[in-house]
Amino acid sequence: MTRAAGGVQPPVQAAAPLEATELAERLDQLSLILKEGAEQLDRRTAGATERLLRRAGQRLRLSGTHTVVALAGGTGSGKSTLFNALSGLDLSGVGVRRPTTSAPYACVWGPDPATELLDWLEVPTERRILRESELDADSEAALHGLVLLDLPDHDSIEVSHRLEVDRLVDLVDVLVWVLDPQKYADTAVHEFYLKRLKAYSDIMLIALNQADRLDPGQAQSCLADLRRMLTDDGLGSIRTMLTSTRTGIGVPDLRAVLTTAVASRRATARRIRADLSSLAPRLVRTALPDVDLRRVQAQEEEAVAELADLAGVERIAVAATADYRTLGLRRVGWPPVAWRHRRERGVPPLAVSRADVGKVATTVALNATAELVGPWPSRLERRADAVTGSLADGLDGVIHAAVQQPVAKPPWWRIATIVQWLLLGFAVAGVAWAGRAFLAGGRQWPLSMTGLGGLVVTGVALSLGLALAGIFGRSVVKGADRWQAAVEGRLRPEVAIVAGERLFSQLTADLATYNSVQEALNSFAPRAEVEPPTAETPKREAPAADAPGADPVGNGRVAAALPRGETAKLP
Ligand SMILES: Nc1nc2c(ncn2[C@@H]2O[C@H](COP(=O)(O)OP(=O)(O)OP(=O)(O)O)[C@@H](O)[C@H]2O)c(=O)[nH]1
Ligand SMILES: [Mg+2]
Repeated sequence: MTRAAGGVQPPVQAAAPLEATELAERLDQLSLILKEGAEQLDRRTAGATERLLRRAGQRLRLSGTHTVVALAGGTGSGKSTLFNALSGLDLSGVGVRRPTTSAPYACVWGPDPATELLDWLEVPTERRILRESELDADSEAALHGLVLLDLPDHDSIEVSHRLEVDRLVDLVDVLVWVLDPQKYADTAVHEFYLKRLKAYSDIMLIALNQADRLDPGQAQSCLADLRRMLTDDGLGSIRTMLTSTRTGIGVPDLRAVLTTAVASRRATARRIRADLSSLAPRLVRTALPDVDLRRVQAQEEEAVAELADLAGVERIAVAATADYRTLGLRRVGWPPVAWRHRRERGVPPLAVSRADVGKVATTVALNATAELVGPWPSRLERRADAVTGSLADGLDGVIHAAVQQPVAKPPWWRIATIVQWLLLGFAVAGVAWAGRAFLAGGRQWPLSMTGLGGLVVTGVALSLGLALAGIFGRSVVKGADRWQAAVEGRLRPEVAIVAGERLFSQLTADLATYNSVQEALNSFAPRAEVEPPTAETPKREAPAADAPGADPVGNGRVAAALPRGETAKLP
């Protein structure tokens, strides 16, 4: 069978690691969508995403060295006969009474029995054959790693057969649809399978079997008719081939295709990529517009002011000021009267109201999500709710620390105290001096000069002390005003830090998650994977089927545009 050059495939050696990385990235994106954005998806898409991830994870873990190929098709199309022809064994029941195959058969090429993989595929143990043990290994070496499955018929009168086919169609790496000239146009295969598997043309191929029942002309028109139907199914690029187990036509070609698929070891990844492509439109449809993360920060100033009010920052600062003033006046005032300035010890620390803090947090969340739809506004609201306790605790901590903060006494208070006590000492000494002179002078009035000197000292000391008390007092009052500003200036940033750590960063992180989910969803939008050839770029020859770069089933390289012909008449 000839194949015309079609789509250009990059060489496998260069592309494989990239493909693997890309696949891993895509699966990571899918995990992120499922973990963080599942609520944004509709139930069916979320379910499909979850199944895909589970399946892909299991398949990739199980075996990277095996390629699972299934022969699927309607009853009597020749799946089991083809299975036997390819394996060279007489394993799978072939019969005249339909349906014949009721559970899958598996033939594994190579020394590794792929037990876990077949367990996962739920192939009954008694229906597994290890090809290596049966025949000479060398002649089959090229197929080492192939796991060929013969499926029951999908159009069975037995419901269990169809369910089994559906289950395995979801799991295998490559699907070979075995059709026959009598039933190739059946609705069952086109409507229920092929049309729904549009995204899988890369990992499927069609064998129009029993070609020996048509003459060559009829076979070509039959194939052309089938290709038209496939194009209508959305599978215009799928590979098709004529086969006959009776004459052997096409069987070596099919074998060569399987050899390529096995050699490239890319079929598993391609199947998963096809799964992703099939899910992609549904994912992309659910993507929402990005949001600006500054939406949260934009509310910071207002919210911090409200939280500072709730924490009573101003009240604390006013109380701290009163404390400063009293303490200062006691220190720098005229000692005999300064004690009258009583200290009212601060304010009793009050816990902030959880409900009020919650309201502020919720308002920030709602404003940040004003234009968001889906689950996100309520999700951020829930987050605001969840962090309210910790936010309120943080504010309580700020209040506690603030009310316990001692007044920072300026050093000059100490000097002023010494000066005031010295002056008081002088005043007392002056009186004592005058008294002594009075007694020494025989209690004569007027006082002697010495006595008068004592009274003058007392007078000067008193006036100076009182004058300084006034000057120092004014200074203390000014200092108290500065102290109020300092306390407020210190507390507001502390409130801002608490709010930043316990509320804003959380909400910003949620919005960042929102953006990553949208980015992940949008990353499933279709994009050009291969640069179109330009006039300067010579078209590369498509690799041969057995070349390392060939894709698993050689699609995009089918003999295209067969002449339109009538449906072949069957003998
Ligand atoms: N003429 C002709 N007959 C074929 C060919 N392949 C299979 N047959 C016959 O078609 C009949 C059905 O073949 P099976 O291989 O059992 O078909 P199947 O697809 O496995 O059928 P189920 O197991 O029922 O799904 C048998 O009698 C085969 O001998 C072929 O290429 N040409
Ligand atoms: Mg069968």
